[in-house]
Amino acid sequence: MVRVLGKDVRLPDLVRPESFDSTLRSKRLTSQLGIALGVAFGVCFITGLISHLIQHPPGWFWWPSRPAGLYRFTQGLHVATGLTCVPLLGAKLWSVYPRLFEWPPVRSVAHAIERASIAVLVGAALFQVVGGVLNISRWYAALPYFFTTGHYWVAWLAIGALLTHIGVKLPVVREALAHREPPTAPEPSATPEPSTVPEPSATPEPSTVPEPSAAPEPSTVPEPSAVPGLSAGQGGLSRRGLLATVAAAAGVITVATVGQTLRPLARVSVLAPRRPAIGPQGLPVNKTAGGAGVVQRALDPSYRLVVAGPGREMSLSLADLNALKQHTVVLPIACVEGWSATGTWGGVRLRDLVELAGAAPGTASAEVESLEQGGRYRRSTVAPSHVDDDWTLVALELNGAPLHLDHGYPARLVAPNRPGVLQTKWLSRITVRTAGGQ
Ligand SMILES: Nc1nc2c(c(=O)[nH]1)N[C@H]1C(S)=C(S)[C@@H](COP(=O)(O)O)O[C@H]1N2
Ligand SMILES: [Mo]
Repeated sequence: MVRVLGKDVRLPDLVRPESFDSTLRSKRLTSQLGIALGVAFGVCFITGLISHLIQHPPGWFWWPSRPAGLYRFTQGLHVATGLTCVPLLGAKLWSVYPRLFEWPPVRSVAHAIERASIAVLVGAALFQVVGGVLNISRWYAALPYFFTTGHYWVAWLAIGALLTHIGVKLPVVREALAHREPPTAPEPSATPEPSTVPEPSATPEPSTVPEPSAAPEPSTVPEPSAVPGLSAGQGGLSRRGLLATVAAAAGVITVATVGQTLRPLARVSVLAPRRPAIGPQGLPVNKTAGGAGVVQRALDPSYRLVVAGPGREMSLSLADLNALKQHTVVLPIACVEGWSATGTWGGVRLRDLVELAGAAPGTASAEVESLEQGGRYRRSTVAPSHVDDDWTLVALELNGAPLHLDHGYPARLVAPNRPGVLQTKWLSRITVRTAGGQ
């Protein structure tokens, strides 16, 4: 019962504070889960920001072309840490869930602001985790917004709310984690509890009673008599057991998905949405030639790759491209979705084409365009650092055979340390730009 406007109101069981009787909930547990979540979220934010900057580079941003597998690593880490947030966030929200029904809901202006910032944090964190999982599962129909934009802006909201939250809660976390010794004070169960409800939020952690890390919780926290038989602590899970379970869940999720980018674990990657080795020529395909609507133009014998530079414009047939000096590189396709797969690519160096078009390498950037008419990934820019790299190819071959139509036949871009979305397939035009303008 709570009193609202002078009347007693009976709340349904689910929102009655005395229903939340798990003795496992403590500030210590919440603090430990919070630290783990903060680390996972922080790594996820930074790697996500890197991925965003590479795809939408502001003037000051520079991204190297080596090490070739760096993006594969940062984006693998982004998706892996994001997935780790699923069990961590679940457990953390569970550990503070009763506070949702705190009464009175607002005690002061400061309290109202704190609760609002937590609402933003919880909302933004759930939005990011759910959206991210839907995106890597390629369940776009369930995403009512354009993923990249929404995911990017809500990340700022989440990190802002997270930093605020850390600022507010740091003293509480310090306090909750300060006491490591076994209890020296009298057992609280010996002292009569004024209330029958051990509300974790209502009863401040007594600073004289250290958190029992060695002794099982039930002996130090009185059993709630309000709902007998429902106590989760007694004879059940300890706080350490709960933390171990959450860690195990995070570990299983990681092991069962990270094989989509870490080859040795590919066989146990039962939860990964992508298998790196499944697809034509042993590589997955994100968009097929049919899906991109390029089949006819890609197979047309009159196909030409236009290379337009400051000095001249060339129109190269597939035979012309094959007649140029060929090179072989081993490079991964590293998709933003967290999967990656290595291929052996054969073709012409982009730098050679840039030179043929009359531009000096080192200063020239290149804009590559696809035969694909629409679509967000029909065009990408190759920065001077990447144009100049020996391993940046206009690829004509994959794993010893001409490119499969779905891998970008007749020609695709492949460059080191670059997200999959920028490895444009079915090239139709390369526009070379030099520092001083066109
Ligand atoms: N023209 C074009 N190129 C594209 C895409 C596309 O949709 N259109 N998808 C990109 C994405 S998201 C990835 S991950 C890679 C996948 O390359 P693959 O199909 O050769 O494995 O191609 C990239 N190149
Ligand atoms: Mo991708």
